[in-house]
Amino acid sequence: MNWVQGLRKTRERFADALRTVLATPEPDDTTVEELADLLVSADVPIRVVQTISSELDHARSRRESIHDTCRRVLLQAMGPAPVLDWATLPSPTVILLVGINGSGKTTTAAKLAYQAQHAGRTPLLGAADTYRAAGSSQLKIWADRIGCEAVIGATGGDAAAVAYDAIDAALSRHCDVVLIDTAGRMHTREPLMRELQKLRLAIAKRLPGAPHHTWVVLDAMLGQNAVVQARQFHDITPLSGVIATKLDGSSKGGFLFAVRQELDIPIWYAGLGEGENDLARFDPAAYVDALLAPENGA
Ligand SMILES: Nc1nc2c(ncn2[C@@H]2O[C@H](COP(=O)(O)OP(=O)(O)OP(=O)(O)O)[C@@H](O)[C@H]2O)c(=O)[nH]1
Ligand SMILES: [Mg+2]
Repeated sequence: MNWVQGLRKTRERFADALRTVLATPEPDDTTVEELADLLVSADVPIRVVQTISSELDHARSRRESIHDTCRRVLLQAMGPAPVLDWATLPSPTVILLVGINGSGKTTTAAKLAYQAQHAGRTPLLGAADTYRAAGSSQLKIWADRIGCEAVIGATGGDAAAVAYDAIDAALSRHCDVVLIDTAGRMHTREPLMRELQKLRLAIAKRLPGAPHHTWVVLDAMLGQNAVVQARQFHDITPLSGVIATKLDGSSKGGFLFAVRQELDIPIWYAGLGEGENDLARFDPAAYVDALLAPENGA
């Protein structure tokens, strides 16, 4: 699935208004206002929408098309995205995935392992979700499906011990990338959030300097609420990035601008479907172009 298909639901929200505005040589106040409302409803932050509105007022004197004005402002708001070069990552690199229940952590861990594999590296999946029996077995199924190493914790066991064992195994089996899946936790539940600190300490104890990345997995269906979650996770455990899942099912894909603007945390990947191959490196230009693509471009 590509970006244009992946962002169909978000784009449908404002496609008509966008088409109207793009077709108007001199947009009037009503059209611009309508566009602004729709962008806000797709969870594009108000500050960014205001910039678009005021720039559109001046678009004519700049001799810039309306499309180009929108594109320029949105790209500026997003800034550049980091690139993870699996091929040159130091071995072993430990990536810890955190997030609320059902955000897509387990699926994303498997998708990342799949990417690492395709770059010629050996991944290991660590199932530090010991809360539910399904938590571990789900990751094991993924490991078998993509054919990679896994360390699975016992249900009810100590998640920190599983993370420790996973790194231990990666070191002895010469794995390059360790992806640690964790149990879903509500960002409002303090004791559960504190457990993440324990998990990090266990990881660092086995491998000083690890985890090299801590990424929060955010469900794009939640739009702006996902930004609130990310902030809470960031307060408890410093995040080095965001992965946005389910962009394909969300009509609030604009929330990624809020992630960049309000949290200033890079977005590494986006989930555009449920398969192991449906994880795209976050590409700001492709994302913005998909948002602004006319419907028949899908
Ligand atoms: N459409 C779509 N579905 C996704 C994506 N990522 C994950 N899912 C689905 O979302 C559901 C939850 O995914 P999981 O990976 O189990 O989420 P989790 O964060 O591990 O859940 P817990 O362990 O219960 O906290 C599953 O049905 C996945 O197939 C995505 O990018 N797009
Ligand atoms: Mg899970």
